[in-house]
Amino acid sequence: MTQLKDKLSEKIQAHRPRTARLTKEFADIVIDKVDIGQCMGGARDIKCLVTDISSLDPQEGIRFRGKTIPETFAALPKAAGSAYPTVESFWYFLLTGEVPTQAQVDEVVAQWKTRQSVPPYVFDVIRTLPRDSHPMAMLSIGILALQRDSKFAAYYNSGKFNKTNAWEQVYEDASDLVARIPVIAAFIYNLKYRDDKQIAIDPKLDMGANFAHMIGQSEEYKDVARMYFILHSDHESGNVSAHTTHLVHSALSDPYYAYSAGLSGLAGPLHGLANQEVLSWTMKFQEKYCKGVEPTKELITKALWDTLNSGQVIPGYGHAVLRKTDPRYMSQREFCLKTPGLKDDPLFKLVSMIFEVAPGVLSEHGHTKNPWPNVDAQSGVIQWYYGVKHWDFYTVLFGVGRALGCMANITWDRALGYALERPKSVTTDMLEKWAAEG
Ligand code: CMX
Repeated sequence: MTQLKDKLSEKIQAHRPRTARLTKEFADIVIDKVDIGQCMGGARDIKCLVTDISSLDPQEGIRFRGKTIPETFAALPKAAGSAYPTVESFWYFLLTGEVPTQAQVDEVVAQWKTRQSVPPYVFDVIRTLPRDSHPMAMLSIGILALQRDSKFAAYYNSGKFNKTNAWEQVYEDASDLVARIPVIAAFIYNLKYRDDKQIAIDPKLDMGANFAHMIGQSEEYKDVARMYFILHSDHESGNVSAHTTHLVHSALSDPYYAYSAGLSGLAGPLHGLANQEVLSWTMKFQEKYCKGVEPTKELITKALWDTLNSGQVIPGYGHAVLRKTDPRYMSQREFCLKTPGLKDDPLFKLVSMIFEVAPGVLSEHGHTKNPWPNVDAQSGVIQWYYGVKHWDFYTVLFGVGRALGCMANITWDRALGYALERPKSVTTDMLEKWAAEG
């Protein structure tokens, strides 16, 4: 056992009586009601999922294990010579809720190195796809191809399956998956955008730094990767990628099946793909409205209205839960403002100008409940600045980060024995009858 698995086991034993008591003694306590609007409207706001990994307040934004983003960054041990924590220290924190010591972080870093080797057949499978396949399809297929290695599936089929211990095999798969996904993502990047010039893993580097190294990036990008993966990790359980992963795993499908499905949800333009759409929208705006002239607030206003009037959404704005500017947006904006060169970058200035204008336009438009920017409105600018200009890759980066939250969640799902998810559907006739009855 590693220190992380030991600590996790201790936390799980301590938590189990709480879950058991709620299920046994308080199962019939009502915590919500459901109206027709929610039934027709994507189950918005219905309280029917449990997670202790993160929670999302509409005004304040995300807290990981009770800590805001600045508190999380401040509390965790930093990567050597960096102002940012390693992804490995964040993984320890997400799983256990405790800030690790440097020695505990070092052990996770060393552990991931033993787990990060990706079997060659996974690369072969990705290579057989047409080169113009979307990188999210490649990533989802790559993760699915790893399923053959699932320790949880092998355990389930071993004839010795024991519900109490099953979390240990989910933890093993989850740890393998989070260690391997950046390697697969880097392979896809090099295959598609660097003429298949692959770069070997550097065993001396932590996960974020190694990812930067494997895609041929600069020293500075190491912190970008660490920050990006941590910020995108988790956003409580109701969003499409997290919920899909949880739902699929609730059928005892192993973590590879579950996260491949989660990634497919992340690839939607209303979810993770919005960060690619933001860059695409901004570039089209410059091309169409700014030929030979500097962008102005007036031009941006016109472009925003043209987008809305053509029935499209403004990518990177609005949110199903948040009702203020996403702190993940602010965290990335602060990174831009404190990075010499980036703060004066024309694209960053343009995105900042959109931030000044878009909330007013969306408020006047009057449809969205939240006119403020979300995480996706800012992330592409940073990637672009550092030379990662293939914006269809941006959701892959999101998917590498989101693996941390999804994998931490399903490890705990199994530890606490969460049930097969199976909500009830109703017919339109039933709804009309209830509507008529008032
Ligand atoms: N531009 C234009 N219209 C918007 C809008 C936007 N950015 N955000 C919401 N609306 C519209 C909705 O389409 C909906 O319109 P109709 O009433 O005509 O159907 C109306 O406002 C009400 O929507 P809402 O309750 O405010 O928002 P939802 O919970 O339904 O949707 C989201 C949330 C994120 C899908 C939506 O705000 C959106 O489409 N935003 C743009 C895409 C985006 O940035 N997605 C990334 C979200 C973060 C992430 O998951 O990565």
